[in-house]
Amino acid sequence: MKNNNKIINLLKKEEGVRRILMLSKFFVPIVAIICLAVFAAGCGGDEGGRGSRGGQTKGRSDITDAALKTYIPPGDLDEYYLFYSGGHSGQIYVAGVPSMRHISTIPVFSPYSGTGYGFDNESKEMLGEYSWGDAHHPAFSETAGEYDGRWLFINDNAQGRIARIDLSDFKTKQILKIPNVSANHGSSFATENTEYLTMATRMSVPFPEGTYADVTEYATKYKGIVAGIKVEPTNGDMSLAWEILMPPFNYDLGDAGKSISSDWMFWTCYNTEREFIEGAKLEVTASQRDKDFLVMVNWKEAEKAIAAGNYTTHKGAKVIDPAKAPGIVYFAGLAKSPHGVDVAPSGKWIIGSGKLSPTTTIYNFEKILKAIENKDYEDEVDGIPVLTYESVREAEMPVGLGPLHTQFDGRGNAYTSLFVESAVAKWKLPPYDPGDVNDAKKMEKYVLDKIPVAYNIGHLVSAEGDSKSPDGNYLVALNKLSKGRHLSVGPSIPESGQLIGIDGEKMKLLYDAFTEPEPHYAVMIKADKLKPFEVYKKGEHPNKNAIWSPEETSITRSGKKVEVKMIAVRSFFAPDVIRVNKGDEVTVHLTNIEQTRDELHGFAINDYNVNIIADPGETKSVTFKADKSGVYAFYCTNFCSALHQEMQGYLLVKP
Ligand code: RUQ
Ligand code: CUA
Repeated sequence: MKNNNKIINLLKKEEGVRRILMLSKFFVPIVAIICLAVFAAGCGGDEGGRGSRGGQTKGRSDITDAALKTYIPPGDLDEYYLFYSGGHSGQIYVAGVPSMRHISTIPVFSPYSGTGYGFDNESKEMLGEYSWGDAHHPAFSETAGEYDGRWLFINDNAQGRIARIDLSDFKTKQILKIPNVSANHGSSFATENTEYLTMATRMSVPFPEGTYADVTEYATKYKGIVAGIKVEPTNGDMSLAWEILMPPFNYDLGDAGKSISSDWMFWTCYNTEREFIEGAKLEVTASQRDKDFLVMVNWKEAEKAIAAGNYTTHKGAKVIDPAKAPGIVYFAGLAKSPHGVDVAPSGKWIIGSGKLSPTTTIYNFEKILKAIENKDYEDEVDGIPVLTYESVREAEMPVGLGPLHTQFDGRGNAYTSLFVESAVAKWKLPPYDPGDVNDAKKMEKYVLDKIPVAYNIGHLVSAEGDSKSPDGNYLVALNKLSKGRHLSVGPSIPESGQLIGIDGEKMKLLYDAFTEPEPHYAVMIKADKLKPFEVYKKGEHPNKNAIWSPEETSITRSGKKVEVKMIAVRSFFAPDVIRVNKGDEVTVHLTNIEQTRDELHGFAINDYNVNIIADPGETKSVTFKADKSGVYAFYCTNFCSALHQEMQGYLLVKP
């Protein structure tokens, strides 16, 4: 009786707590914001506190504003998806904006045991002989110059590869390796209707791939390649369309044209000195010329050359020699050691950033077309015309030190990352007063604002910033160094991603987030453009070995090969015992027969390095050699139910 009363009292208390919790669901966020505002107001002038840690020192109203703009109450959703590249981690990270919360990791070029990627036969085959890649520049598929939410592409800067992620299930579906492209950096930018993706050689090597020539023969035997990757419009399948043989420069970043420039692709290049002198430091030898080049390729003309048979085949690639196929490739001078090239939303302004010049160069695409028509050339390199700089350049913008990349807001402004200065410069796109363009001092007035970032910004991304209609509200600075604006985690510290509000006249820092290594670029898309599905519906998964009931399970042997068709469902495997002989080659086809979202099942065999995971309705296959005799337990790695621990079985390997 006494005990009963105790329980009743406890329950009453719990009900009270529950009510408070329910109310707090609505009040806590508001109260938190008010408290934050009050707290912020109370700590004014505390230069030794927040300020000295490198935080916002501008005033409390900024902090309150930032809190209001980035606070997403529990259960609420963000406005944008941010996909940022994981660099040499080989992955893509997915976050929400404006909260900057990390939501998911998409493995692309590296195995990821968290999702079993790189362990099942299909993803293993996609990764091929490599267990890593350097994922740099994600690009959305586009229709009429707008993000269509179908696919995300990303390049591998280490191997000549490019990958496609399907945005209906957020999974890597294809990795394409192409020959002759050494270090594919200027990639994976998509043309206006995703006709093509770009690829380019960052580090020239002897041509064709696999040829041996000493570095002393760099200037003549080494070559660069720029390439067009065709995308099949129905299913996104990528294939190599053409390659163009280029002088041995380092082709750096790229972009595809829009509207007026939609038939064109652009790249920057450095080391137009075409030298690699052993021991002489490339940073020195590649910085001698006052200008390097902007590269312009007309892909429609490249298509025509291929159709006319004006190419030779090397390592299976159709290679165009621009000296024999005029009208495809042009150069124009660009400020020393350039990095980013970015096409403005109108397609008319092409922005090139020279790292060693405190300016960005703005080219006028109408003038480029005119110069081509008039054969207005100032030089020629390996048969490629160099357009007269003064004829094609609109202006040089004195943005500041170390300009790398440029993004747009759709209101006529551009935002350039300044690596050396650790800042973002906001500046006005043309038109300019004609009296100003040849006077650097006068051009300064078009640089409208600057915001410091922490620290050494590489790339930056604005909401829908590569489309024809950027949203102009958010920008993320992807900084190379965070220098301890977070709890210390030892000598290797994370990079930082800073959310900046760009909807007003002045840019405002809103949030610091920290990321795994190492973002080189990101893309941001409106959340409602993506409609990922929730389960693979019965019968729809492409793996042909799906089964859907315990009756269909089987273990069949043919010679030394054993094939297992297995199901996983809360909370058992069928079959749950697999008997094989030492030396057998075993293939397990695992179907997760759940049709409920988020009901994943893993299949891991202890000591056999087997770890696959099947989403609801998905079938995964894994093949391994039973080369160790004994008894090995297998189990489900994904916590799936109260009886998840019981979801296990045995692999018996007879000696
Ligand atoms: S790149 S920031 Cu591929 Cu600019 Cu690294
Ligand atoms: Cu299935 Cu845990």
